[in-house]
Amino acid sequence: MSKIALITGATAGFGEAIAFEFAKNGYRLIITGRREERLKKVKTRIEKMHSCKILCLNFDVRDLRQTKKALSSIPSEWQKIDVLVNNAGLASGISPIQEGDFEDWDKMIDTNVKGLLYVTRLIAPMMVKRRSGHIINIASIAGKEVYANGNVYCATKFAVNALTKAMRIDMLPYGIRVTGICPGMAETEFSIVRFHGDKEKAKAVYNGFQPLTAADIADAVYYAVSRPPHVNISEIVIMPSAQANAGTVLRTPTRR
Ligand code: NDP
Ligand code: 8X3
Repeated sequence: MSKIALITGATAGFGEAIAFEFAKNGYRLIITGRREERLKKVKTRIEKMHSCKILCLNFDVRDLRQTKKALSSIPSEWQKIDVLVNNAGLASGISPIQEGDFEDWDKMIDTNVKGLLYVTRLIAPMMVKRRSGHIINIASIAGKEVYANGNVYCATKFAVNALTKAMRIDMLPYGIRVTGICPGMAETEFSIVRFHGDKEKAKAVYNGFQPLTAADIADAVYYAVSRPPHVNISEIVIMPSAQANAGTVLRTPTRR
């Protein structure tokens, strides 16, 4: 029987690309997200390209009740989850701390930290029981260095990096691998969401350099997962060649 990967936030960006990558490599998929129609479309597109079984679960990771209901509905033949990719996440707003928006803060903390915890708490016991599995947490370079006005988003990703390290200790006795993926700037829907739908502002974030793509991240995730069982990739920091750290990007004004 083929392996199973559960990927949160697969309606767009990294999650969608990771789903395609795992399908290409023969996995069965459980894909999740809030936008049901988008999730169904991703399923259809993957099925057209790969012979792959896909289960869609439509829920908001911020809502514990919804998350419990969705994850407890997973049929028994889908419960042997080999890989959990904690990807669902977002930045909402970008402003100095004294001007921060409470709603934006709640959204980021509830999604990036509490949502990741809820899903992990509900899936990890199945892996512990079987003494096998791999948890991939999508963190960020923003979880290693803070940048101007990134404050709360950065804090949530610092938390994800701390949780990745903590999970690696807790999962150790059960042979469950834990990997953190820390991307730099990648052009997905990320900045559109950060700027509350302003596509012009979002586009400008990537002016003058070549950002990472979602496929670059999917490639890194699958690399980590496909190492032999005795190898655990603790962490991958992956940046555009034009980015030196969280705050330093080389922009060429003639590009785009
Ligand atoms: P996208 O906005 O393209 O995709 C985000 C995904 O997360 C969507 O599928 C969205 O689905 C899902 N999601 C967001 N909130 C929730 C929620 N409350 N419940 C369930 N699903 C949710 O962004 P990216 O692909 O770029 O981001 C993926 C992850 O990568 C995030 O954790 C982000 O912080 C991280 N990251 C992104 C970088 C970048 O530069 N793009 C760099 C480093 C890390 P839906 O809206 O349908 O619920
Ligand atoms: C997303 C990358 O640098 O825009 O985590 O925060 S960055």
